[in-house]
Amino acid sequence: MKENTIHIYGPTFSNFVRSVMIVCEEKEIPYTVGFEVEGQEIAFKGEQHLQLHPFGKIPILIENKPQHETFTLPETASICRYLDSDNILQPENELAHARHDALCAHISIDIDKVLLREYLMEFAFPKGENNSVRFDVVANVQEKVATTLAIIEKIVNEDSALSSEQFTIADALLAPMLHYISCLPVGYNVLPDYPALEQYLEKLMTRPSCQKVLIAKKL
Ligand SMILES: N[C@@H](CCC(=O)N[C@@H](CS)C(=O)NCC(=O)O)C(=O)O
Repeated sequence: MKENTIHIYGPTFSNFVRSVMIVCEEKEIPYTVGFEVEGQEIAFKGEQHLQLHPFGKIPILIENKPQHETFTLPETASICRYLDSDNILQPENELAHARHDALCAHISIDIDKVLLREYLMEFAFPKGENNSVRFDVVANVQEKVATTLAIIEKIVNEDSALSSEQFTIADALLAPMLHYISCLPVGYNVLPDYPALEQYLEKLMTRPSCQKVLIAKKL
């Protein structure tokens, strides 16, 4: 009988692909990752990709279940919740569970928009002349980055899923973003301005899952 297999469609440098990888590592779920699925390349933004994700985003979960049709699922937080079917990575208490859900949305929508799309992407895929970083663009977003990191630091200092001893999906969503910021050159790695966030990331980085996934410095 065919074995159950999990594939994460997308590149290993994507912060969201990394979040799903961390969840798989935490739960000891074997997985493969990349644009090649069962020996066949699925072109990024190609027709097949758009069939799996109407907006052509990554990651997408592709699961082959024995005696079932292939199951595919887009959206990082939804993928993480699906993989966490026994709720080990989510608070048990009903209200804390609901708050954790909302926090996951803040991280994957609002926080990702500023830290990844507006800030880190300029370093990873510079759009200036001869592919140089547009430091004016970076400077323009730095205030927003500061506000966003201050909000996260506040959440880390409060009673929240980010401050609990339990490792949660929210941690898996946030860890790759903060790790990428910590890899920026001096002056642009602004984490030292947020000691609680530095400590938070340091603690996450003691986990084998984060050590394994959060390696390459390139976004
Ligand atoms: N809401 C989506 C966002 C995923 C997302 O923005 N992924 C980025 C890569 S990390 C992407 O696909 N970028 C390509 C694009 O936006 O066209 C999720 O949470 O999975």
